Amino acid sequence: MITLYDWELSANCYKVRLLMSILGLDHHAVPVDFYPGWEHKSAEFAKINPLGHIPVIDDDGYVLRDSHAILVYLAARYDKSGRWYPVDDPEVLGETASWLLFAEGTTNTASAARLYVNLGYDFDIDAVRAGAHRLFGVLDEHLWFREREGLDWVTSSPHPTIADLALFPDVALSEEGGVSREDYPALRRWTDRFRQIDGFTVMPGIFAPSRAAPPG
Ligand SMILES: N[C@@H](CCC(=O)N[C@@H](CS)C(=O)NCC(=O)O)C(=O)O
Repeated sequence: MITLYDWELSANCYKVRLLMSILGLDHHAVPVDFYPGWEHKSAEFAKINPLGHIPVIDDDGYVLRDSHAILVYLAARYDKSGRWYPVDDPEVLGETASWLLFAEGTTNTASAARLYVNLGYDFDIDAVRAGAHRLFGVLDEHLWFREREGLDWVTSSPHPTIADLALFPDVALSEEGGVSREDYPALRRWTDRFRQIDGFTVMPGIFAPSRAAPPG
């Protein structure tokens, strides 16, 4: 059984819950009182992750931190379709790694803006919002070209990968941080497509899929 050290409002924890839901994996959640308790900074939690952040998983004694590393592990170990982390396709795998790194950027900008607004984190809000818009612009243009090729996702695979999944929460929650998606139509279409994936699950601020066709 997989144990997830979790906080409901964390976008990084949600990434892990989302993949487990899509893959149909059971898990046991250990809630971490992130706010206002700052339990992730306690001496007790430092034994689990000395870096003091969540998510962390414990899969029958195999302990792993960092959401993207956890996505790689879970997909490589448990995705029978082999599509979410396609180890047999070097090109898609390379693109997946590249977009996972890009997703670190959206976390440091779009997600940081959300932490500033919701939890009062001390960030240069203008700088993080500007950074989010720069990355959203790049992603929107990339997805627009993918659509022209008849492809729906960030890599050249016809299927979504963990790169799409890693990017989705920061994009979908961006309005909470005051980062509008109004100027990014391809990005909005991609989030609508992502919500339609079997096994999709929600978190506060991210809503259930509309079964209507995505806007054109
Ligand atoms: N690179 C890590 C970052 C995780 C992260 O920053 N998590 C937040 C919660 S969403 C956290 O624990 N922040 C506390 C801190 O880093 O001090 C990941 O992707 O899991």
